[in-house]
Amino acid sequence: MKRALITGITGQDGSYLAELLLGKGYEVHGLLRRASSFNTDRIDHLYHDPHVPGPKLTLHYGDVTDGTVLRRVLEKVQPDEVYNLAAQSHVRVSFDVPEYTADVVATGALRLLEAVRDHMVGGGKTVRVYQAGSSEMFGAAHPPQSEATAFYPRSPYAVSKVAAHWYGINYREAYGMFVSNGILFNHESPRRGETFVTRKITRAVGRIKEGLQDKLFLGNMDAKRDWGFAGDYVEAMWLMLQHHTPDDFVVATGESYSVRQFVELAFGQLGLDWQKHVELDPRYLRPTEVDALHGDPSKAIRELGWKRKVSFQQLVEMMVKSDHELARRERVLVDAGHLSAAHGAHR
Ligand code: NDP
Ligand code: GDR
Repeated sequence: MKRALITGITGQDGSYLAELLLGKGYEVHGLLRRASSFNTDRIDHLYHDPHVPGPKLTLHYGDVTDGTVLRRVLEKVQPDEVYNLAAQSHVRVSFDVPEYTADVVATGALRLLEAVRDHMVGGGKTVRVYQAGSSEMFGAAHPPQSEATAFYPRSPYAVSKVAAHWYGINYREAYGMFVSNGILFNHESPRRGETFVTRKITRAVGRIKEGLQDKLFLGNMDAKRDWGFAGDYVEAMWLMLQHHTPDDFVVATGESYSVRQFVELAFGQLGLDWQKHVELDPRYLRPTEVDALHGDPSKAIRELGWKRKVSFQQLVEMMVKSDHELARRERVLVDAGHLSAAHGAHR
């Protein structure tokens, strides 16, 4: 049985990846940050009664800003594969907390690579590492973007991801480590964090339909993104670590849409006129924006045999359906006096 360690297991991708690996019979371990409120919502359904035999999910308290814990967890788990998904992953927020973002995203990746290197030098078995790189690293580079495109990062988050990417390549070349960098374009799902634009839109659509809110405030609606489904993208992460050699791979759909097009489609799903509800709030604009991302995934398709299953239209439909259901349940609670209609309106 293979063992995997996932940092960032409580995030969107961590939850889909844990599901995928458990389904393949892996023993899955994850790093959990201590928080004052529960932060395991996305993986609670994967909890497995430890008294019953079968694939297992085990959580370990830790943080990528704490190298000692990373070493301790590696010793304890003895993983075959490590997936580094931990990040302060919000681009806009990275302008507010740049040092913290660099510490987690760039130096966090370095700490993990150092810990894995020492673990192997100390007699631990060979570990394959996946580094969660981002299309944000391309930033202002002209679309379409592929592995051959030069990076031009436009935020503290993106600069930090570029550093993590190059740490990975350096550890590959300097120490012969198996480190693969995914360069993943935006991927979304009903589990997407509620402050990212797609989920913010689909949450608002559901709530507007149920009369729980009236306005949706957005920033730049002209930005273009290459949006795929997170469930398809974690498959590519796994494929990268099964490949015969470590490498860098772009994972994308090869299609690009504007935020405005996403809005139109999402509101249209529930028969709503977006122009009556959407307004600009400059607070959501970024000091430096990434205008157009459009990935070329041909290398991943050719060399990994990766293929996405969910189209853009299906993705929007899936997210609107799920968030409409969520809003219906909220409506019941509001009507029963258990919840204020303003709950969650300030995203
Ligand atoms: P999320 O923001 O949903 O999840 C981030 C995860 O990292 C959470 O589990 C979070 O824990 C954890 N985390 C944050 N800070 C620390 C820390 N200091 N130590 C340990 N864990 C920490 O991100 P996604 O799931 O969307 O993305 C996964 C990774 O892929 C990230 O690295 C992201 O930057 C990258 N990426 C994402 C893309 C996307 O479109 N989704 C595209 C390209 C790259 P907690 O739950 O406690 O906050
Ligand atoms: P992004 O995702 O920055 O691409 O990073 P996000 O959904 O935050 O923004 C996408 C685009 O929408 C515009 N936008 C808004 N964004 C947010 N969050 N809120 C708004 O109200 C709003 N209005 C317009 C943004 O300006 C931007 O152009 C995501 C993250 O998951 C990163 O971690 C990951 O690396 C990249 O995707 C690939």
